[in-house]
Amino acid sequence: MARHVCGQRLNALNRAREEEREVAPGRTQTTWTFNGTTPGPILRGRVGDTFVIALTNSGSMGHSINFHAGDVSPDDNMRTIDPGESLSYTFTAKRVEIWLYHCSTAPISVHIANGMFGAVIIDTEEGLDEVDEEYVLIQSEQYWSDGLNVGTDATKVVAVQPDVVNFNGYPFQYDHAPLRAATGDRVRIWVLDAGPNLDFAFHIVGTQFDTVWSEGSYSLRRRCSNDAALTGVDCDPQVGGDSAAQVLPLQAAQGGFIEFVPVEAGHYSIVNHAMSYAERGAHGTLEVTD
Ligand SMILES: [Cu+2]
Repeated sequence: MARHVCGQRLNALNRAREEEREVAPGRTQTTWTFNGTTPGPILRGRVGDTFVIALTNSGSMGHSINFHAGDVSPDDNMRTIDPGESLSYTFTAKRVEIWLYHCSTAPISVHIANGMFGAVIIDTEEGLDEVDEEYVLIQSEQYWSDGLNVGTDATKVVAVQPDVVNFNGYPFQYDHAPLRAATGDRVRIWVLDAGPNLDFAFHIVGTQFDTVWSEGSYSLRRRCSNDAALTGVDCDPQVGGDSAAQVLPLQAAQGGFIEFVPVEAGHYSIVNHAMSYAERGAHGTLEVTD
């Protein structure tokens, strides 16, 4: 999938389907997906946008969809549909965030672990401040069954014993194809913890985050623009001058974004700073050049 954030047309998300996919080097398995990829398509809009999703189940078992980006009754919208059935799901985005969406058919943990999740990014009505580079990283876990070409092991999911923790559905992929920026660039990374279970201590070695948005508000903000209404308080121009954060901490389903400016060329490790998870695949590289 594209590393850069790119909002996709809504009809990019219209199928629940099963897909043979390489989930790690040398391992292919049957995954359950939205539109064939894990994560599913990233949808992007602004506060005030209405999203109309028409989802058809092209798989061989029941699936569903649950958008955290809208406040709607779960009863009809999030119902499980059988193979061949369709549903329509409409919500209006009212609030800024990177919001999780996921299959909510039981056992939800297994449907998420086997690939059925994605993100909806909602900007302010005017759009957030411009940045030089913008990426999205979604952490999730994989729990492998014995043998190849077999899906998720539900017993391991229950015991929370993941084989892999990864960004955007594949372990260590951004060590092989690094994210890129230039010195002096303002970099924004949207971060989401799809779970289904583990926490995410998002850190980039060698950087300090001067702007942090998480779960509905800024906890740090370098720049002041004219949207004090967004934060509910007047922006303090000093914030960011002598304050920074080292980790954006997220529990399952939480999201946010961070910004920073790399000042020197080099290779910056992107990690879940719960290092046992980084060593299982929640690790990548930002390559910064002059
Ligand atoms: Cu499902």
